[in-house]
Amino acid sequence: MSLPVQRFPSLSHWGAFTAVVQDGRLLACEPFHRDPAPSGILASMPGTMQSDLRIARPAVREGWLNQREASDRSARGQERFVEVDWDVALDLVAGELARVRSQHGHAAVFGGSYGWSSAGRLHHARTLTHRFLNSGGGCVNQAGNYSWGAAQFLLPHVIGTYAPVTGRVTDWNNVLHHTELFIAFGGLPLRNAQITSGGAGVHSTQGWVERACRSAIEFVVISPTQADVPEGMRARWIPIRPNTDTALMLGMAHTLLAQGRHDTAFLHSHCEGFEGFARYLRGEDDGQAKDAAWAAAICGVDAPTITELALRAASRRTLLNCTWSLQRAHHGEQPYWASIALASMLGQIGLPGGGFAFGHGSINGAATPRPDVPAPEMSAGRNPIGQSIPVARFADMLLAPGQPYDFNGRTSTYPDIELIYWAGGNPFHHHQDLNRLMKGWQKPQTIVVHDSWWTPAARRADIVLPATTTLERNDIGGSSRDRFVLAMKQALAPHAQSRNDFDIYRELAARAGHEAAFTEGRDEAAWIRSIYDDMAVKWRAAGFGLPSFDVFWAEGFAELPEPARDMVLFEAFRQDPVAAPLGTPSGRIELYSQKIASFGYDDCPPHPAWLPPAEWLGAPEAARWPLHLVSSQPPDKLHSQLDAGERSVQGKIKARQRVCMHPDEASRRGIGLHDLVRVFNARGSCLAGAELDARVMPGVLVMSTGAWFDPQDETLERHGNPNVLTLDVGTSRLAQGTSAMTTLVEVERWQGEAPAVQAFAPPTWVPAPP
Ligand SMILES: Nc1nc2c(c(=O)[nH]1)N[C@H]1C(S)=C(S)[C@@H](COP(=O)(O)OP(=O)(O)OC[C@H]3O[C@@H](n4cnc5c(=O)[nH]c(N)nc54)[C@H](O)[C@@H]3O)O[C@H]1N2
Ligand SMILES: Nc1nc2c(c(=O)[nH]1)N[C@H]1C(S)=C(S)[C@@H](COP(=O)(O)OP(=O)(O)OC[C@H]3O[C@@H](n4cnc5c(=O)[nH]c(N)nc54)[C@H](O)[C@@H]3O)O[C@H]1N2
Ligand SMILES: [Mo]
Repeated sequence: MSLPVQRFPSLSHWGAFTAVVQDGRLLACEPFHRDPAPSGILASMPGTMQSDLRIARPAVREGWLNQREASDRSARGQERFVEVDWDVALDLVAGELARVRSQHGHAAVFGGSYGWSSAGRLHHARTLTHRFLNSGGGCVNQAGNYSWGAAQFLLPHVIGTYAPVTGRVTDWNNVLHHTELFIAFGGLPLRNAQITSGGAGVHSTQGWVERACRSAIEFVVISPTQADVPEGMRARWIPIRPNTDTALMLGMAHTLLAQGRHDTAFLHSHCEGFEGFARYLRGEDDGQAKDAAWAAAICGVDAPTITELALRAASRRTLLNCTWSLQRAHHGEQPYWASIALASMLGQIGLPGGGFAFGHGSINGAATPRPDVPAPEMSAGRNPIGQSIPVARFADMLLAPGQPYDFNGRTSTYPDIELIYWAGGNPFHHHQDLNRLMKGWQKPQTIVVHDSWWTPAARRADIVLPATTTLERNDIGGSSRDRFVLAMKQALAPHAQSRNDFDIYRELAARAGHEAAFTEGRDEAAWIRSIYDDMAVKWRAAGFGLPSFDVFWAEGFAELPEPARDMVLFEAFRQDPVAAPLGTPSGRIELYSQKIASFGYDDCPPHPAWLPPAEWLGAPEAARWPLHLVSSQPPDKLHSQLDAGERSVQGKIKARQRVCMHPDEASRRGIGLHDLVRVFNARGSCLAGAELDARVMPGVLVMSTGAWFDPQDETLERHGNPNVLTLDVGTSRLAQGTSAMTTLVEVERWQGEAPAVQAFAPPTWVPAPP
């Protein structure tokens, strides 16, 4: 006889849901009843929560167990694992951490642990990794993120804050009522609106975009693929060569300048250094006017279109929006700065529906009206050694210990890492040029990973600790881009021997004598209550009531009201730049930055500029590698999470990631629909399934990230992970962000038998003694 069905409220980055459980098994994840546009990704959860890919018990790489630091580190990912008891595993980790710290110091421990982990805030693995390592003396951390790292370090110099790139921009309600022309660089791909970091109660972006489609707003989508125009939107699509938006923006800016259509009053009252930028536009120093004809030759958009778009923007209320992808490219600082400069010349910054924005089309909840109060938060504590590297310089750090690097005006040296600790991220998903990373990955003596599944990162670790999933523990979640706070109730017993990251760290901290600093005397229940109560204090101070914790927990959620008025970015500054200055040195928008000039970086000059990226279709190398690879976000999962789930697997072609190309590019190479192809360049190659799509402009390949890294060897990845192809250089010495979108490749039909995908095969084991 079956037990009755039970239902538990929960939350994921892809939305809030109710877990439906019977006899200890997850039957389904039903969307939260308040969510108008739930994500189909939920369907992948039941199959993956209970699967062969779950890590059942602590495991140690055979060579490491036998030889410790003397083991062959190039065998990571190939050697067998030995399963051990928890006590053995915890003693090994605690002992190794203590040894590395005493022999090499805290700066030999890399605790960056970048990654999205779970939506719950208490059991957020990366936060807990930092909290654990910080309370034990510190570690080398990571600064910035892969999402908008170039913007994070550029924008404070230009507008005094990076808040706009987090989604604090002129909101959709205001756009609907005031914007006449919405220019969307990178489009508004609704696929990306399935996700909110921290998890959303409601998927709000889709509804706003649908309302915008029915409004009189004129949309112009500038992107290498027309797929970035949401279904049902009557947008004008302007195809553009990837990584050349800066040239297009400069061509528009020059048009305004040449025709006297720039707002001189606004530039005078609210901006600093326009004259320096204007000199560059006119070409006074380099002899090259950045006019529409010049821009056209670079970006592939014809000059009359550029001129017309500039004049159109100047004659109506215009919002310029860039997706985050534009800055995830070599010199990715420049399109963001150029869009601010162009918006400054249009003179509508701080006016309803006008100015610039970032990320309207990048993540759910960006630009969604919401009172500006914090979401639930868990503290990682302070890093006593205060050391970090720019997040995307991870492989550089491993490959060049002791070498100097520049970052945002300072020169530092890379630390010498002996131990990597990773929980809640997948570097073999997120990092670029994975063959290069594989070399760096051999540097440290020891690598510890917690995960719930045998991910590519877990397989390449020395000690692997099985973590529970979010459904196997209690938690609280919510996002600063969403009006809901959600209770996350334990719905399932922990899988096999898996433990909560929190409990793993508590035990390790106890072994090292800092348990009290890690837990602050609280267990799971006490922490959830305290996270809620801390948040409630801040909400009440801002005038928003909240039910008591017990009422919240019983109800399953709490809700912020809609804000009383629209958010208009820089409204107060617009009204009075003296009384409400920006946080820049001048207090105004810096179109020429003395501060950046003082850094003396040739790859980030003191004003927005066109700097050819290391790889692009206008480069001489395009003769050899004629296709620009755009590796965008996957429609059917979150990064590498749930890649083995039913949604993701259904989306594959012959078990590989699909690669979209224009039919002409395919036929030129004898590639047919759903053929297996090899995408390659000098850094590596991967197999993929060909999708023919006339919306993709010729010269471009579009491939989602997320296929679990599955190398046959350095020369061939079997599953379609685009990061074997991508370029691993910083955006510039200023921000050192990722340049993932800057990649040239070639593609060919795969001939003959293809090697089978092995990404989802569990690792091999040393048989347990009888
Ligand atoms: N080429 C290319 N590369 C890119 C990008 C791109 O556009 N192009 N985008 C970049 C961006 S923006 C990002 S944000 C990164 C994302 O990179 P990541 O955030 O590293 O990717 P995820 O796959 O989300 O990794 C999360 C990991 O955490 C694990 N996990 C989940 N819950 C738990 C838990 O409770 N405990 C533990 N211990 N583990 C857990 C999951 O199983 C998974 O392995 O990728 C970047 N990489
Ligand atoms: N379903 C799903 N949604 C997600 C995620 C996920 O993994 N899955 N990840 C989330 C995360 S962590 C992040 S950071 C955001 C990322 O948000 P974005 O960075 O905005 O997302 P991308 O999909 O990388 O790029 C958006 C679009 O930009 C276009 N594009 C690429 N290069 C260029 C260019 O040079 N010029 C122009 N004009 N357009 C270009 C591409 O066609 C692409 O469709 O997405 C979030 N949303
Ligand atoms: Mo991201």
